[in-house]
Amino acid sequence: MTLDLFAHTNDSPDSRATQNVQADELGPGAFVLRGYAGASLDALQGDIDGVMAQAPLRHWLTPGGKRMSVAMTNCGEVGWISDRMGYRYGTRDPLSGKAWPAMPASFVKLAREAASAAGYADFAPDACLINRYTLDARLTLHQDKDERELGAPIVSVSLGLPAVFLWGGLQRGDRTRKVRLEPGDVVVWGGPSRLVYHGIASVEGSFDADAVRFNLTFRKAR
Ligand code: MD6
Ligand code: FE
Repeated sequence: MTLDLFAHTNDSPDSRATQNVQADELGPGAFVLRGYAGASLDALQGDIDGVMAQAPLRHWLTPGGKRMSVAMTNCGEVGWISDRMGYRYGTRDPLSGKAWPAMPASFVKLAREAASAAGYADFAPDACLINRYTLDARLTLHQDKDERELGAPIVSVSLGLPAVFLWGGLQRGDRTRKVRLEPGDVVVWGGPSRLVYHGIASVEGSFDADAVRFNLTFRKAR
């Protein structure tokens, strides 16, 4: 199903969007808002660079002892961490011992507006995970279930290279469907779909050998 929702706008009054945004329904309570963040990509990338200058990207170790191919950092009150002891949220960056950088205002605004457009009013994320994918990076099928607040949706923003997103079911073995995510696409999911298995199967190349994909996922973790 495809819905029309109000488009996200940046703060400039003369760029107020007049067009609506296309929303593809992945399942109950789960939507891809096509191009929703398209007008804000440069500003978002600038804010990502600012966070990375304070809390550099790193490849976490999984509890099983493998290095993740996706490089990650965080901003917000809490950040997602993985090491031999498991997956969890923590208030400090283990690399520096310092608090995670604050969530930029542009991030909070986008996440709230996207959640609201998809039917989730008053989304107040306290965690933003920043993922960076090079061409060889993958994210295997997983559930996002380390958050204490499973009643809140997740808002996920794609920037940079396109990717093939896998959307499965509530059991690991359920059939998956492939969904192409382009820069500016925002996925919002919650409700009955909150614990759906998902992953990134591949990132699509470009002529620019240095190009990468970024993804921001906003959660209410605690
Ligand atoms: C990504 N996203 O798009 C990985 N998780 O790079 C996720 O793992 C994800 O997009 C929960 C909700 C939305 C997501
Ligand atoms: Fe996830």
